[in-house]
Amino acid sequence: MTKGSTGPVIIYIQVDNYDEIMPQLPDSQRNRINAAIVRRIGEWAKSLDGIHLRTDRDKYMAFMDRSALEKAMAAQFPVLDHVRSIAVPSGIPLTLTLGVGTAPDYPRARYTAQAAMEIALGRGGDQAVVKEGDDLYYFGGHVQTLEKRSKVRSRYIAQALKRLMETYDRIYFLSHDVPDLDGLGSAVGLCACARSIEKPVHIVVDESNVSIERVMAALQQSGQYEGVFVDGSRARQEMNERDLLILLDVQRPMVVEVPELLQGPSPVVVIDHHRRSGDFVEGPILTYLESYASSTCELVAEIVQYFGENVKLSALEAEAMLAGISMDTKGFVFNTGSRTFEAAGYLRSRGADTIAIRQLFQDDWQTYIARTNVVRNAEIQGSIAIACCPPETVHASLISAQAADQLLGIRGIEASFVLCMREKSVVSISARSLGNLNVQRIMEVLGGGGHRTVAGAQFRGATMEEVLKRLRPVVQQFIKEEQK
Ligand SMILES: [Mn+2]
Repeated sequence: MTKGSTGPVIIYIQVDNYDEIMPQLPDSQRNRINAAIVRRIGEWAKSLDGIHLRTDRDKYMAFMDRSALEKAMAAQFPVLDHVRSIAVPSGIPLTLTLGVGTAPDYPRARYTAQAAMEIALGRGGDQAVVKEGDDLYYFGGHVQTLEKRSKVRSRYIAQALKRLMETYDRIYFLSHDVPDLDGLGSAVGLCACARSIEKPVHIVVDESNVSIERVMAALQQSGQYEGVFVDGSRARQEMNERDLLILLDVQRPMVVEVPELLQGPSPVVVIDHHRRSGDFVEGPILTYLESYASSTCELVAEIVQYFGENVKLSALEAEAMLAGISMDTKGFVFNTGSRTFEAAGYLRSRGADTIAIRQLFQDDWQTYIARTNVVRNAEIQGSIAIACCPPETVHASLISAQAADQLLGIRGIEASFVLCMREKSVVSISARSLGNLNVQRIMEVLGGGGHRTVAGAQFRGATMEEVLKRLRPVVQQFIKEEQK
């Protein structure tokens, strides 16, 4: 920075997470927080003989002299910390992003400030970027390992989660009924986070199943997970209001593996990638819901990177997480965005072995034959395949899900529906689509839910025949609508 040069300084200021924090608050709180933001930005500008304006709900501008900017830079933009320290009920700190431009005249200063703002946001926000000509200077950004593609939201969630985890005595992780590798992998990632702040953890698994038992066994053998796995009844007895319950890969109380824990005294955090549904866990103290994400493991992979420098993810943990992503995306095919690959790249760099993951998905002979039978007996009408898992099938829900995936591999098939008997008198449907037919909406009509390409529904006290009779007309109706 050329010392002593003169000219105007224009600063764009934005409250990064305004829309995440404010709508959930009562008016009185919102007013208090808004007043605090205005006051702190105002005081800072005034201390530099500058002025400030509020230009939008969450946006401000400030103007000052070139000499004042040098003072601001020497002080490392204390306004970042002043706003961050405003008390917010959820505990998620408000963060600011500042784009600072300086040039010999106003038009160029403004243009430079805009460019600085874009760079600051591209780096993840929560920082000030000063631009003068081609020179750039960075301030703030409290997580030092900041990457260009870091994301504001996962970063402040990581910080809020860390603060919460530090506050409570023990952390319990719980996923959905018949937990899968996404639920387990994300729990394992957060176990590594908890380890970095020396918090004891428990993963609640009431009943193991074929999809997770191999990873569970490997974790237990590693020595790092001794006594970590507990069943539902033990968790119920042990948990108290000093413990934190983190729900992973699930948000609907109905499908939580041990729903009683939600009635317990421990506060709840929800981290999930399913679209928000009507029935949602009551009063979570922190919610991280990102339906764009491929998997909960993808979200946790980002959290792990922002949680702090002391997080040491073991190769096995990275593998469990990559397996979770791989499962939910069916091998990086569905719901796979650029951030999915970023997360996968990170996990690979932590030592996740892709061959070992492939082996995790290897079937035993019986499973393979059972699945092949379901596929062979599917009825195919036009672009739709509907199949039933024979009632006596072992691991029926897993096999029907896999069969539904496999049916999509057949040329001409756009969507597949596989029914199975999950337990006595509970029929469930696994629905899959390549994307043209929205199976989420079809399943919603039948009382289920999910994503556009992966969805499901359950029917209590029904037979497979009855469910088939309900399913067929709904599918037909949606196909007609598609064709319109
Ligand atoms: Mn998932």
